[in-house]
Amino acid sequence: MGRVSDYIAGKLVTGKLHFALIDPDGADISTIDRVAAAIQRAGCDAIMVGGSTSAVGQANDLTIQAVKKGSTLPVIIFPGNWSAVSPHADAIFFMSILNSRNPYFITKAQALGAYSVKMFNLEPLPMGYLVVEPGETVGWIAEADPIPRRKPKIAAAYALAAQFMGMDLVYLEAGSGASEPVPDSMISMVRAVVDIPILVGGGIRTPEQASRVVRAGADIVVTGTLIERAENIEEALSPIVRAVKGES
Ligand code: 1GP
Repeated sequence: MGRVSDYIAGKLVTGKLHFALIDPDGADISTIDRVAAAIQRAGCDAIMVGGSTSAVGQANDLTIQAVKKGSTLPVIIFPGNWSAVSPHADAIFFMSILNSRNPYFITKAQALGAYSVKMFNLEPLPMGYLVVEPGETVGWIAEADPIPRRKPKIAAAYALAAQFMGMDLVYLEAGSGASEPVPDSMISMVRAVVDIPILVGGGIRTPEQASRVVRAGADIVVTGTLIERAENIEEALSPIVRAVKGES
């Protein structure tokens, strides 16, 4: 596989992207290859593997290997900590939780993981990560000051800072399982100020929500919980992917 950053940039020239998130926490390892195959059939553009709690060590490695077995999509690690670094993925979101109160989540975990990323020849995708209310598990674990939903300017200021610090991507995260996605007004204000691609995730479960976040300015839409809960993953995901790509 070529560089994942080139793959993403190339696809963004012609449209918006959908990334599926698989969290090794709670995933049944024996079905992951089929889950990954269904995600690919649904038209998703990449698979992220990660989570805040148990996406580490062997559980993480086995999950990534199973995803690779089931699909040819790029696999990007979405690390909850330095211990999520695995040699089996194609790339890793090398992310800093910019609105954490704890420097560990802003630079120290990154320093602890950096040598492994280099040793495994993983492609780092530098990303600013912003936790927006409610923030859910990641907000609590990462000791974030979640950005208030009614304060889009704060998100825009952080996103601009991410761009000025040289990050290639910015992620607006409401938290996995959030009752509502990041507000449209916040996405559009971030869109108005940054040039880098914007990922939006957390609480996106319907095609209407997916198309709203894209219309507001998201470039890449992430869904996770929907996949965990779906009886038929392809049927559940396809309408979301079509909405992201403006086909419905
Ligand atoms: C979580 O943004 C992702 O980090 C996905 O959120 O599980 O709510 O889809 P959901």
